[in-house]
Amino acid sequence: MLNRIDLRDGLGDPRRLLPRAQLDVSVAVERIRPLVEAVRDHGYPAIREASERFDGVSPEVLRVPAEAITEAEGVLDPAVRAALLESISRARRVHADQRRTDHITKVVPGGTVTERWLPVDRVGLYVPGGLAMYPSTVVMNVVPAQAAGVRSLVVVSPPQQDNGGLPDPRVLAACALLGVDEVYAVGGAQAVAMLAYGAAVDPAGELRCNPVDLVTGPGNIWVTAAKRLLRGVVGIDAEAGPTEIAILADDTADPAHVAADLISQAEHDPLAASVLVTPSLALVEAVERELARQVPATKHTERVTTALTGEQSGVVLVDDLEAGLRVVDAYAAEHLEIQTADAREWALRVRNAGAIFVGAWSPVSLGDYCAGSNHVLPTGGCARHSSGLSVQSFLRGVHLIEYTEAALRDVAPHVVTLANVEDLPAHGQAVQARFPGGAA
Ligand code: HSO
Ligand code: ZN
Repeated sequence: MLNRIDLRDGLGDPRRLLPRAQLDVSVAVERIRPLVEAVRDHGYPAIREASERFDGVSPEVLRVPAEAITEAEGVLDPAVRAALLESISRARRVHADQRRTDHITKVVPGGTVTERWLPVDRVGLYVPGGLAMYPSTVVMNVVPAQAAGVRSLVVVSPPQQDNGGLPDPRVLAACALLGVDEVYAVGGAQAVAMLAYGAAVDPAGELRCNPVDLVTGPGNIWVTAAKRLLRGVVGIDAEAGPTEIAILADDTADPAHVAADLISQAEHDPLAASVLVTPSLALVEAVERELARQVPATKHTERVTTALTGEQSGVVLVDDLEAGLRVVDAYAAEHLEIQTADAREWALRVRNAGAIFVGAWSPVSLGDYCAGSNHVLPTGGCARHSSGLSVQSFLRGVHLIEYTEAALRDVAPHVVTLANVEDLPAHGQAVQARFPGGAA
């Protein structure tokens, strides 16, 4: 079922050999530009029109009423409620530990630089609602933002035809459990535009969604395109592509588990990537047998089959785990599982991955919901330079520079020299003006 790439007689450049879904975001950017401009220029009517067109429904008042949020929590299945609360409490524990503290560096006597970590004031969190509903993504966006101290949090999620144009009730319930009360039934590129520019959200223009400073959260290609287009007008976390799992395994791995994990992420999207990297041909054959057994039995067989047989998924056969490590590093998967003997040792040597799942008992699904880690992670190879969503994503480091007269006097000649070398003498004069009798 899986494509095979045999790298056993040499790796060459594994970056070029490995499959990856080709998404043309720049084409999508041009497609959504008129919509984004319409939302900027006209606000509410443009959002409504786009919702009707793409989601087939939208409530007249786009802000979800407080009662609807409370009611969604009220009717939440008790088991789902307990699971969400567990997910929230584990995520809170991990994210609370990520909070950086302000730091004062005494550079010289009388000269200090303080680094202050300030939360972004207002943040918009995008929660997708296409092929699947993601209350867990509400948790993964809201928890780090709250841990960072963000004061104003707004959630946007597409209107659902079967919920009277409101977002999915489980998404609303997750908002309630997290204490988020500003929620809009808007999705797609129009939601990102509304967050970036602000807009009225009712026909009379009495209610408004004020612009946010930062938009985070995963979405489909139109959401990604809007984020790219609006970056600068508003901060964005990352461009999320289709989900990916890579598994580095040897013949100690259980083929049934490997197959189940490959299927688990393939279930998200026909474009999802599931990649197995192994030196063991016996494991590959056993995993293939397991896939043949498990795929027809899984709920979303068609989607999973499309993802697993797509060019972005496959098995990469390597000479040994050392070569496998080079392959997974070059691939820089969103999720990397290590299912080998001494899994932790191998995991500690990995350089590039969004999150690393170590050993037989730490599958990606655990991290998707209840490990305490974050599931909004860099895709498409971005793990080479970026991290997943964290408390840090919602903080800005601001330097406070405080020098005394003596400390400035001391360093003044160096400032003047550097200013002159850059042919910016007024910079030097700004220092010299403070010492009319000469600095030294
Ligand atoms: N695996 C997805 C997150 C998710 N899975 C949400 C289930 N629900 C991207 O990391
Ligand atoms: Zn998942």
